[in-house]
Order: sequence, then C-alpha cells, then structure tokens
Amino acid sequence: MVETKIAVPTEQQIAWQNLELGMFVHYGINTFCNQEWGEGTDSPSLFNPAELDARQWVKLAKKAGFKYFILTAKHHDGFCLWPTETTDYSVKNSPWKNGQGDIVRECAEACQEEGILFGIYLSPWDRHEPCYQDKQAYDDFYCSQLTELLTGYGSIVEVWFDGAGSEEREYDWARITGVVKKNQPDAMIFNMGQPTIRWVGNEDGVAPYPCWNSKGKARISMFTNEEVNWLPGTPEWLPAECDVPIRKNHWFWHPNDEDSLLSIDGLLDIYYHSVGHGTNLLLNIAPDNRGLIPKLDEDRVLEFGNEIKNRFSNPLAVCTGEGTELILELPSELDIDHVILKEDIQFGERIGKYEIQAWQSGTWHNVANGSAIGHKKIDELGSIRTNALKLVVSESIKTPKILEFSCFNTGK
Ligand code: FUL
Repeated sequence: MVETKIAVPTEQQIAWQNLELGMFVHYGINTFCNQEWGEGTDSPSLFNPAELDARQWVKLAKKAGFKYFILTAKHHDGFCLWPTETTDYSVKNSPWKNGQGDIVRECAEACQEEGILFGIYLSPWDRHEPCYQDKQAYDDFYCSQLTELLTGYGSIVEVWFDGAGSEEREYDWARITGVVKKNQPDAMIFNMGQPTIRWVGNEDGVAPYPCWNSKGKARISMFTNEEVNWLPGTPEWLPAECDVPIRKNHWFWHPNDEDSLLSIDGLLDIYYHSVGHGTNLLLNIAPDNRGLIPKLDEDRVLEFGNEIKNRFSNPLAVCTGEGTELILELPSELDIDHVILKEDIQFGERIGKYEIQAWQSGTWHNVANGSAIGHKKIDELGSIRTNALKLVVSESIKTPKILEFSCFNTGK
C-alpha cells in the first residue's frame, strides 16, 4: 500500500496556532514625527514620552484576550528601542529616562508578569545605519542586533522579519535564521529565510478562503508581487499570520487621527476572515507620544475582545471524533447561528471539502459548506432551530480527525 504523505506541523507551530490573537505594537521615533517611514535622520532628542507605561500596553492585550505581543524593536528608520551596543541611534541618546531606559525590557517584563508571550520586530531595512550599503558589514550588524534581542530578554515567541524596503536586497538569510534557531529555537520565524510562519499577503487582516496551511507561497511585501524565495528546508506546514493596524493604514500613532480607527464591526469582520479562516490575527495598536495607548483605541480593543468572548465562550454543544460523518447532539431543540470546526492538526490538514447539515422537521438540511478547516473554521449560519448537526466530509486524505465541532447562539 502506498502511504499518502501529508504535511504536519511541529509542536511549536501547533502551540503558536493555538494563540490565535496577537497584539502588534508600533512605537519609535515616528511616533514623535507624525510619519510612518522616517528616513533615519530624526534626532533621538525628539524621543521623549513623558508617561510611557509598557504595562498599560500589555495589560490591555491581556484583558482583551490577546495571547502574544510583538514590539517594533527597530523600524525602517533604524532607531532602536533598546540600548544596543551596535549603534548610537537608540533610546540611550534620547532624553527619555535620561538615556537609561529600555522599552524592549519594559515590554518583555510586562509580558512575563501578565503571562503573555513576547515577540520582536526588527526591520532588516535600515535607513539610518551607514554600513547598510555594505552587505556583509550590515549582515554582521543585523546579526549582532538580533543576538542582543534574542539573548537579553527571555523567551521570544516570534521574530517578525518585514520585507518592506528590502525587495531588491539580498541578506544572508541562512545566517540570520541561524541566529534565531541558535538562541530561540522555539521562536516562530516570520516569512523570511527559513520561516515557520508566512505572511498572508495583505495588510487588511484578511485571509483568503481556503487558506491552506501546507500550500501557497508568500509575497515579500506590499510593494511587490514577487514571492519570497525561501531557503531549502523550509517546512511544508507554514501557517499564515494576518497583520492589520487598528487605525486604517497607520501603524504608528498620528495626532488628530481618530477618524481612522476601525469600527467594532470592521474588527469583527477581520476576526471572522482571519481567525475564522484558520490563521492568526496580529492587530496593531499604536501608543501615542505620551507613551500610552489612547483611550479611544483602548476602549475599542476591549470592546472587540469582549465581543469575541461573548460570542464564542459558551458553546451550546461540543463534540470531537473522527471519520467522514460526525453528529453533534444539542441538549434540546435550540436556536443556533454559528458553528466552529477544528481539525486535530497534529495529523495534518486532512479535510478538503465538507458540509454541515441540521436536523429539522425529520430530515437533514444543508446549512453550510466549506473546503479547508485546519486549525479553525467559523461558519455563520443565520439563525436556525435544531436539535442536532451533522458534519459530512466529502473530500479528505486519510481519516478526518475532528478536535472540535461546536455550535453557538450569539444572537448576531
Ligand atoms: C510594512 C511596513 O512598511 C509598515 O511600516 C509596517 O511595519 C508593517 C507591519 O509592515 O511592511
């Protein structure tokens, strides 16, 4: 008999996919200059948040149900939020805490206290660093920065390699990913080199459907349609992450920008199109020039977190099982409007096509159809009344393994 080979995740990938929701924080010299992409020429003397409180950022993440937190340790302008040995262009030469501060440390510690996993973004493109022109010298410089971050701040869940600005540039990715593997072997590597997770390909926070875990290539950035040339040895299982800013098109804070804040319906739509399609969602919130997340954004994030909890914390019925048919019995005849399906992805993504049926008036009625399930699929049904649901898998490789088949009455 021929064994069908299918891609399976590593233990670390499964753990990461279970996190589902991450908070991205863009903070830096741009926050003080009303800009998204500084040229690396803004003086460190501008960086002076009077009330910076990383605990406020992380506590918000925790309260809203985010499970990981990623900070821009250095954006394209090259300004470093930690007192690095590699350059003078950092918090060390700012008036903030008289040059004694370290935002990476404050975030790492707050995450540890709150029980949230901590990750870092370190822009490969560096518009300040003079040695950027010399490929080898810059690879050395970049690896030193990465080493500082990966050895000085405890456990790191994810390293975010942004392709923006680096479209035509070659870096020594084998060496760079080697630094991650050596120092933080369990960290997820985002999209570059030999990644363990991939970019979904847009900054709208939406995954296409289906968004298979084991197929598809990824783009380098928003500024090219070129696909990333991953190194040999990149795993077949490569789950996607959807990143999106809570203020439309703005990753950093800008004054008088309240109108760009996404609505609660917009955020929920993003949730259904990211987590609901089996990917992780990394939602960016930008602290302001005081060093605090503005009240309006804070309230919106909490509203978002609460709405997810309200909708999906109390299933009316849950079951697990295997095979091409699975029945979910409800305790009685009830109104339902959502179904959540999860495959047991340690065995790979086995289901290619499925249907959900509801028992109504003595017969099974089709209420939803889909292809991929993977880590999670959320199906909105519209309100129906039933006492049993049936999952019918019509295309699969090997025996389907269902970790969760559940239904909800959210009233939405
Ligand atoms: C992009 C960058 O150019 C943006 O400034 C932001 O950091 C976003 C997450 O990635 O490619």
